[in-house]
Amino acid sequence: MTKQSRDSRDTLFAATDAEFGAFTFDQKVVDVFPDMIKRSVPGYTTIIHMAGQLAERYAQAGSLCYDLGCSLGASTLAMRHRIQAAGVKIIAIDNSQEMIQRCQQVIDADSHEIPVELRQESLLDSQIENASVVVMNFTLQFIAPAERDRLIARIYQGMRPGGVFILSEKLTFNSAHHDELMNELHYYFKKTNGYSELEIAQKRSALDNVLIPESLECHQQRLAKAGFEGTELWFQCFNFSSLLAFKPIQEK
Ligand code: GEK
Repeated sequence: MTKQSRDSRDTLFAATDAEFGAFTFDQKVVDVFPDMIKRSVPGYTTIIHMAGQLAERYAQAGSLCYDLGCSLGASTLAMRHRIQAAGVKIIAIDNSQEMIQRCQQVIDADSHEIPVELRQESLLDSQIENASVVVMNFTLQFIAPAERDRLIARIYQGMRPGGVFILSEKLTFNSAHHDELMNELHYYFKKTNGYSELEIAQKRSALDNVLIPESLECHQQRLAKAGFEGTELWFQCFNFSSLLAFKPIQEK
């Protein structure tokens, strides 16, 4: 990746006279992605940093660490720079060809010795095995709701006992009033970060029915149903959150 592309400012939804279709992770998004996600997701930088710390703590020797919906590999790099355990490999998966191509450039420009394998495939078809750390940052929300239970169950099945799953998601809230308040606070966050009212509105409508958030309770129930234990909400800022969940050392 060139410095210029990494630093490009997101003005994708700024045009006043354009028709925007449904949001997709295409080349235009790839070109502005680092700026877009940092100005749109409160706490993103903290969450990435913590993925590294958690991977350092939980990566087991000879295991695989996964970055599911890796985009440009931010969590992959955070893990790669912190993991101490021997014989670990990181698998980073995304179904967008444009994301994976740029991600490969990012990984190639990084000299750390932990091997990274990039896979361009849908998470619905991915094989997950021998995993001690699985990071899924703001990606489950793009998977069809009907597929989510099955995907989380497969992640659990592919994990080693004692492994950690880090799931970051945008949230909805059961009270309409609270939901509206959190949306307003997120709106204010984006305005403060330089997005105009028009940009915010046009991106929201492009994401309608593409990004489908769920409540914290819904995630907790799904994780418990799959077998995860010790689920904790370790980060929340307005309607953006990150959860930790563990595969028990001794399954019941
Ligand atoms: C980060 N985790 O920087 N299979 C694989 N990938 C998918 C699928 C799917 N079915 N659906 C969507 N994606 C990253 C940010 S972005 C979140 C993740 C955001 C991919 C999609 O191509 C995109 O790269 C990513 O999931 C979601 O921490 O942009 O809000």
